[in-house]
Amino acid sequence: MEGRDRYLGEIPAWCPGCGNFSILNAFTAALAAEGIEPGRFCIVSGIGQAGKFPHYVKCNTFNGLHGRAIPVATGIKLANHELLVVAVGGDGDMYGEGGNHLLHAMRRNIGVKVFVHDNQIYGLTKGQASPTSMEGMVTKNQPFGVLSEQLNPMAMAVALDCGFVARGYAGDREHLTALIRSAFYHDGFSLVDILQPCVSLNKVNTWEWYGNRVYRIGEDYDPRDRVRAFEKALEWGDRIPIGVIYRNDRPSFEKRVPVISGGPLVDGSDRWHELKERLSGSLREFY
Ligand SMILES: Cc1ncc(C[n+]2csc(CCOP(=O)(O)OP(=O)(O)O)c2C)c(N)n1
Ligand code: SF4
Ligand SMILES: [Mg+2]
Repeated sequence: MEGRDRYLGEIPAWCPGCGNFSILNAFTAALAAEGIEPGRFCIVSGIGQAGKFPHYVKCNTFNGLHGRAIPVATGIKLANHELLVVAVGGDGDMYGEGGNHLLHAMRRNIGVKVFVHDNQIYGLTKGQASPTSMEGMVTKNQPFGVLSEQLNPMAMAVALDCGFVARGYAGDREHLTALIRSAFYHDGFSLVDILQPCVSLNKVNTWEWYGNRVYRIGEDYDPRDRVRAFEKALEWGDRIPIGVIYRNDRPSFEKRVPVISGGPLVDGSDRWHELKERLSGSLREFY
């Protein structure tokens, strides 16, 4: 098989017109452009429409619990840091149930690439509000409108000095493919929030709604300026920026763990023994 087709897995069970298709296309196009072999990467997911993603890609995979993709991805990355490790989830999965894991992974700077299919709603469970649902939005569960303030994941990530912070849009596939490729290359933790219309349940944030607001960040923008990045991250409303909002070159967590500096744990029984010795030594001291 040629090009992106060699990465295709099961036939997707998403609604016709769903923004997830476009993300799948961009993701497999990025893999094809980089020539990454299916055995050289792993996708971890939780539960949700986005959580089904790894079933539709030919890859190593672990589909676990809602909100728990990042801890599993962290373990995989530490066991084999030469593997490209991706965590995929919805806005509920990553920012709601998994929010605690997300913020500590950003702080730690583990080299996991996180892609959030942000449809601003709980899709799989039929349309309850998620952390990124807009204040005032009426749903079956929020008949008086959403009362909590909308989470801004980009501003949160800049505040935590996350290594790579970007926003993409399912309706701009060429741009999204380039963003995914950049995230693959970033050495530390990467967060890519992807605006993804849910055509069946989110009747507010539609293709048209995003299409009228989304704009590409210009080439004169410097994503290394953190204060400017925070201002850019706060933009939401009539104009919504897509592109790399912030990046820095903090060393990744795996570069700072001494026992894996000589190679991945999976390749060396000596490294396992050293790690076990050190851990049991410190546990003895602790008790
Ligand atoms: C801990 C936990 N809470 C709630 C659920 C029920 N649940 C499954 S999928 C889902 C919503 C998923 O929404 P999101 O993560 O945004 O993904 P989407 O379906 O929109 O892609 C919920 C609430 C669950 N499985 N586990
Ligand atoms: S319910 Fe929404 S997110 Fe789920 S497959 Fe359908 S359009 Fe996509
Ligand atoms: Mg969602």
